[in-house]
Amino acid sequence: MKTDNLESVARKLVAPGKGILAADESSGTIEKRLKSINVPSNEENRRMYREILFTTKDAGEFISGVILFDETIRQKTRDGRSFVEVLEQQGIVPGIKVDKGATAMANFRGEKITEGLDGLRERLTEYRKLGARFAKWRAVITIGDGIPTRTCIDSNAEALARYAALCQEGDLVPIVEPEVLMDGTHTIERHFEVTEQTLRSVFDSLAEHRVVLEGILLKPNMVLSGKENPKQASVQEAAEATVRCLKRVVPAAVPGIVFLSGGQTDQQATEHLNAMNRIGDLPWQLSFSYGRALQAPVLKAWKRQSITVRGATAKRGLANTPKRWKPRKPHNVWRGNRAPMFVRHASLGDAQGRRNNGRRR
Ligand code: 5MM
Repeated sequence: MKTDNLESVARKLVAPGKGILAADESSGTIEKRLKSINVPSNEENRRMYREILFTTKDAGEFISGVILFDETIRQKTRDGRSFVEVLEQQGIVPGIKVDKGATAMANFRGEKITEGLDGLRERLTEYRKLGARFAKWRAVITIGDGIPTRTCIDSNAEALARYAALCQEGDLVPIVEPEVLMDGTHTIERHFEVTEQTLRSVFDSLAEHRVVLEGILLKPNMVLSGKENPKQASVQEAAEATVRCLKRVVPAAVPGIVFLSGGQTDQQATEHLNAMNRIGDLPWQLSFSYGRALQAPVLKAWKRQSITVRGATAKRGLANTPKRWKPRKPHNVWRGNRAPMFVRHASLGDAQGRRNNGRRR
């Protein structure tokens, strides 16, 4: 198989100073996010929200790629440009989530298996035609009483490898995302152990399925204390544990590791990534592929805006109902916001941040 194109797309996605925006929330998840700011989740609001993200001025200076959802890759901006076109104009590589979600695993209480392999080859062909150059599949591993089981870890690893092989066949870079959840009371040591076990299984399966490692990206969790554990590891401890775990298992042939944020705040996710890049001497690029940690400030900003608009509507004596309410024209909420500042200054390591900073303004 010729993999030059895959390798160059993978390297572009982890270009120094840049990372990936995960905007691939499925219908249920985006509904939750919009509900949190009292915005109804209808097609137009979802489209408008994504337009805000993708048309952010200069986003391409910090964002290398965006992961889209099936609905989103088919949508357009108000002025009629497809989202794929808009991203390309910003120098951003469009990608697509192709798994069909994690569902309860039969006979394994409390564990999940990700579905979506049926018909995947055909869907990949279509997404490639629509302009996607990379794809994403997320497996979910839960830590709890007696779990995860070896069966759950290996079944998810096998599905990830089959997905990755199909992507490379269809000329799309697979982002391989095995997420060991941070939810729970577990210690950081337990999170380390399960993450290591999971990654070993994933890389064994990738090898079995002859996946070319130079043409993939890994999207793992960071190694952290369970969210509900009162004893939380420090930023430095978490960064060291994560790097130590990855160094044990991830081959140097993998061009980049792009972390998920997994429920950390934007501040925490940024500090952890910064601390890891400060450790240095790493065989791969370390960057981000955050969903919540990049979008939280945008949602907050939109919420503030919607409150203003609702108030104004009420004053004019018009019905102040969600039905009548329309968010104001979207425009570059990130511009005066924190997200790109974080990305520029901190998340990729101070040295890199300074270089980018010098280059830009
Ligand atoms: C953006 O969220 C993605 C889609 O999740 P659902 O399938 O549950 O709607 C998710 O896969 C995301 O790409 C990663 O988990 C990273 O997101 P976070 O918020 O953990 O950084």
